[in-house]
Amino acid sequence: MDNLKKLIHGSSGIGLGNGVGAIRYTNYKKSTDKVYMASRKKKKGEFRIPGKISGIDKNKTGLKIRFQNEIELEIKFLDSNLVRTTWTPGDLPVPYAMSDKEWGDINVQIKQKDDSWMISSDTLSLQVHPCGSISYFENEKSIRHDNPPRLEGKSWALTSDLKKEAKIFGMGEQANKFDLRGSSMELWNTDPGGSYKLNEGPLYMPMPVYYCLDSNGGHLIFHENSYKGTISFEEEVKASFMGGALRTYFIAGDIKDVIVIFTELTGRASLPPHWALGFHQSRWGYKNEADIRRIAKGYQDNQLPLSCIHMDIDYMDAYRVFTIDKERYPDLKKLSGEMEEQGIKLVTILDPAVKIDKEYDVFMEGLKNGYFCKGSDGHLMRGLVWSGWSAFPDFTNPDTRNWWKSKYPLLLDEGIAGIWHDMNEPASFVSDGDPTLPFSTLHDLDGKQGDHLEAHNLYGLNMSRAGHESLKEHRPEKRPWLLTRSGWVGIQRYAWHWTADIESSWEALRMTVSGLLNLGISGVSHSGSDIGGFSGMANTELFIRWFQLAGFTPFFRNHSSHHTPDSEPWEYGPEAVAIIRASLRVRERLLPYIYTSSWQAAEFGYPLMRPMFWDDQDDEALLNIEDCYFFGDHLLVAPVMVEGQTEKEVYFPKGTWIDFYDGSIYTGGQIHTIKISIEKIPLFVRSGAVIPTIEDGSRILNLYISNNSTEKTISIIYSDEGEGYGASKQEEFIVVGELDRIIINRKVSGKYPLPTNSGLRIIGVEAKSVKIDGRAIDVGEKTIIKSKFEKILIKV
Ligand code: MIG
Repeated sequence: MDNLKKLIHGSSGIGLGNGVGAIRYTNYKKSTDKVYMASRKKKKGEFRIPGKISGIDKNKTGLKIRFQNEIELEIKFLDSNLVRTTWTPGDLPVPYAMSDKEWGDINVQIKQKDDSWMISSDTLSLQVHPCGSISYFENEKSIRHDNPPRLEGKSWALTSDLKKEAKIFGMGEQANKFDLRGSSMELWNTDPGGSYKLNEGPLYMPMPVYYCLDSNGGHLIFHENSYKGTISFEEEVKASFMGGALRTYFIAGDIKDVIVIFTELTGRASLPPHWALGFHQSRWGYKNEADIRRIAKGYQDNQLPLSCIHMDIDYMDAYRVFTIDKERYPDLKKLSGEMEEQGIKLVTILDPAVKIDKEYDVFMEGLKNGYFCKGSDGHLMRGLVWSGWSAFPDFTNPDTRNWWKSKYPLLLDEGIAGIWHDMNEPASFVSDGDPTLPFSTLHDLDGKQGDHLEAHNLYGLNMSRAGHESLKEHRPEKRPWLLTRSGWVGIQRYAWHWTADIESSWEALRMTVSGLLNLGISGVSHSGSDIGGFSGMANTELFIRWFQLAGFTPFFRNHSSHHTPDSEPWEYGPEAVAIIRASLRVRERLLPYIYTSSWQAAEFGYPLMRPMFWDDQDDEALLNIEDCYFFGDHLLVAPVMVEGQTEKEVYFPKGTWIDFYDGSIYTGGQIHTIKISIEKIPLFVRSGAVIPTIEDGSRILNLYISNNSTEKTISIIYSDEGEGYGASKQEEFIVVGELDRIIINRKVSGKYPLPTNSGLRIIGVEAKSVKIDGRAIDVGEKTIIKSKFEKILIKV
């Protein structure tokens, strides 16, 4: 009942009519699910383990091992450090998570050793024991052990050893601390309904992907199985899935190397348009054109840079997707043009569900062509959302995807720059229980056919795939930009992600850092959270701290729920506005650096937010840190996430670190106590880094270096037009410190023209003299130099 109250009046606020519908829908779903689950139920005590090995088929990249109890294990090496194991029976997955990379043939050695079989590449070995357990070795060192799996009815269950000290990261989106050891997680994309807090789950986008780090090193596991399931990390790892084959990918190594291989497998984000890295203002809901103009003006009047405004569900006509409310938005095209002139893009929300309405062409087309999800007896499956009773496109059907793709031009033609996918778990209003479609709902699964237990977690991924492909197809000269609430492994190929309806609390702010770091380790390079939290009203201090942190997350957006007071920066008073302005300007200044980090995500799969152990996982002190992180290669962010905090203890990785704002020096490998002010987020730069900024329209190369830096540091700057697919340029700066001098070598590739001049700023040392390509120059606070050079020599 509490749930129902919240649903009708509270943070979800769906109103009385929908509330009554939700009760009806819930009863329907519950009874349908009960019947369906009973039909799949295993007999009591019915389970199978592999039994003894009964036969072997070798091939070039691996082998198949048959076991007595009609169970088969296939082992296939895709690369020397990427191996796939598949236990059957069970349907093989449709490869939605996978990139289109074709893996070549790699030679493996297969040997019999006593009763077991060893399958090895140059770096990895798998030993399959006669009972079906598997030991994994990296260069002879044992790093993992799986027990023989169990098949219970249609569900596979696997347990694996976990060392005492092992830490676990990843698992897609979680409302958790950073290290997931000790947690049990459900694999079922879920709308928590208007507000969630720490330890609530599952959320919109859990994933069966984790990185395990222990005293023998690290490895990544990806279970390519989309079925409803659970994974827990207590004494041991327990993973189970309600159907399908048990297919698992294994990659060994340090996080940085593992992420490269994992994102080769599951794909990488495409390079975003430059504007997407700017600041976004959103709200549920701006009511009409005047409201949008008011926001743009507010930003201008307060001298706050703004890149984009998001339009929530209120722009639609009665919440019908691919329509525009002509009374509220009589001329959206004109509005978007006006905004464009001010450098502001417009993004519209898009829900998947289509209102059941005979007068509505989108619904009638979908119905006529069989594009919607159906129940097991072929009836149209209904759910309840903002538009009322609605049908759900089956995005696992290629025809549905093509049809859906053909609709985006309706928004693009109005000048909409990017699309925001919501409610695509998919979500339906319920009075209690699981807020989605019944388990028995049928899906095409690209011709394979299957039920909702299998297809549910793939819904947001395939909707986003359609959206991404549509933007590419219908606006080929521009880069697609989409935001999605739900998805699955590989979602980074199609869309960015945000953590949606998070509560407005300090605890939620802290959870944001852990959550976004774990998303990054799961392959999702670009994500963010609603500034100030979604469901409540942050006090001024929390709002400021959240704002400052969000400036160092990939997706930088202010958004809040419809029942909260207005939450644009000026609502918090002039002092807050001044601080927020400064934080927006730091973001703006750093855009060339952040853009380069986005390019690295596209190129190598590196997330923008990286855990403190990213460069050094041998330093145990770094493994547990969840209140600091790296943003890109060289920025160490130490956000303030405790109310009223005046000092923060920061453990710096080995090396030397320089305060971003005042150039003071911190020696790494130890804890420093940092003084905190409300004005800024503590920020440090790796000594030896070249950080590009843009200031008053000019490009500045900021060399952060201290006297005692002797290590070689490499910095990359990637530049291009910021949109489209034209020329680009990559500059590589190699900085080496010697006793009394610093040498910077610059290598360049690509054709994109840089500005003739750049500024050079040296922070952290007093330069006695500076020579560029052999010619002495005077250095001041910010010296103008030719952008084209090969070598800088600094005497200190
Ligand atoms: O049922 O579109 O997470 O960002 O403002 C709520 C209205 C639907 C949930 C999203 C939120 C958005 C809201 N949506």
